[in-house]
Amino acid sequence: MMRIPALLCLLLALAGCDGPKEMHVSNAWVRLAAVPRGPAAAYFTLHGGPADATLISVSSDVSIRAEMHESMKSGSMSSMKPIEQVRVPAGDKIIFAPGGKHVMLFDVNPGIKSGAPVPLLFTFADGQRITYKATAVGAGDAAPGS
Ligand SMILES: [Cu+2]
Repeated sequence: MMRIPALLCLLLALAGCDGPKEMHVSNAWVRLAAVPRGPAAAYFTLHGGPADATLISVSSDVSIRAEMHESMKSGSMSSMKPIEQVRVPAGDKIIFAPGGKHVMLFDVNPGIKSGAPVPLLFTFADGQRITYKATAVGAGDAAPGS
């Protein structure tokens, strides 16, 4: 009779009912610059894990320098300012998207063309690191999922 609960647990685990998921990244893409040597911009969705976290940097080994930015509109003018860190509450979703938060990648390797993988490294205040491969999108190409 002891076997039935164990089997139930296994079935629940297989169905994905195994508690909070680890923090992870999805839908990452990089808009390549329209002009040579211009900056590229990285976009992605960051899914919070079982505990709150603080994102302190996103970088790529195909770019020399990377900065987190936030775009804002005042009237018809749009501007952006660097952001030092982003809170990722447990179980929450933080979206970096055109017109909002983004990561600016400076001096991207010119060999990176549309469709190429762009490795991103996400670093958190507690030392946690996540790596994720974004996909490069040409300057004139449609954004993924649009
Ligand atoms: Cu920017």
